[in-house]
Amino acid sequence: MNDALQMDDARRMDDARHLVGSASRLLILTGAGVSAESGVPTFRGPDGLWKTRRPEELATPQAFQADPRLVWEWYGLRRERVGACRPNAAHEAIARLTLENGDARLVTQNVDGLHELALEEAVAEERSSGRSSDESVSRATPIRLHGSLFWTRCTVCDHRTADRHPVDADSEASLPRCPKCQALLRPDVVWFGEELDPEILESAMEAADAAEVCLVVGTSALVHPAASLPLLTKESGGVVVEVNTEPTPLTEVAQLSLRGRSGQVLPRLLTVEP
Ligand code: BJW
Ligand code: ZN
Repeated sequence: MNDALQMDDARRMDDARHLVGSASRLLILTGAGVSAESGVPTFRGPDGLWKTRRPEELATPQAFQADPRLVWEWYGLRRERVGACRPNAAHEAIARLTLENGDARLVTQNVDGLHELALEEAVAEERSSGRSSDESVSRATPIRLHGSLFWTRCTVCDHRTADRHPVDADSEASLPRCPKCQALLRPDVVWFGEELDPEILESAMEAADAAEVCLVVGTSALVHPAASLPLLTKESGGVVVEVNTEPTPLTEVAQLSLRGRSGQVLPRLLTVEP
């Protein structure tokens, strides 16, 4: 890389640090790219999950109705793979920031639980030094737009359960069943064509509306309503800052775009230097 380009990058990073650091209300919106360096596959792109399977085959209520065994098999494999992954430096930087800064909110599209794990670890660290309160932990807890791989929901009575078990998808009879009514359970995730939980969406929209800066990390910004949240910040007079390895439809909307891996960019962007 030539000197002028490096200088440009350094200036962009300084500008972004200033914008993000001085925002009195910050919204961080993340997508699958933030977990890529932890080994969690993204959806789109050359190594993405949709490369070998079409989303309609696996991530729609129609697909589940047609072949629940196939859909559970796919979610079981993902649960196994993601369950072995660890948060990376981006999750850690976000967890520390949201814990320390009461005016920062995290909204994620991810179902992998890595933000939650990073937060648990940051809280444990802070508690051992006598800092952090229940209130700061609750504010730092991610708003999950698309649910979780590690929760199930009953297809009949809506009963929800946390569930990290391996899935036995050998036959339809072995699929997970509701402890209350014995009906078939489904992954508690939001599939295409399904409404997001209205309360969750409303709190994400409120945070986007109130934010001075919306920092968008590792999302292709193709899936709505998540991809509309940064536009809400902009419409309310705030600015959008993007971190992604590739350009996205939000790049044109963003005041600043940082090209790079979030595990490398975010610690520099979010960590306050002593
Ligand atoms: C890195 C990196 C590194 C890689 N560092 N970066 C308005 C307009 C058009 C359509 C619609 C609309 N409103 C609603 C719709 C329909 C639909 C939709 O958006 N369709 C579009 C695709 C056309 N939306 C819905 O159906 C939603 N429901 C809804 O709105 O209900 C009301 C309604 C219904 C129907 C019509 C109208 C209204 C529900 C969406 C649910 C999405 N569900 C999924 C699956 C979740 C469960 C599971 O995991 O199995 O959510 S789909 C999948 O996409 C998953 C993700 O959360 C989501 C977003 O993906 P994400 O995170 O952006 O990942 P990628 O892979 O796309 O991108 C990764 C990025 O990272 C890339 O940019 C890389 O460059 C980058 N990257 N490494 C930094 N190291
Ligand atoms: Zn039930």
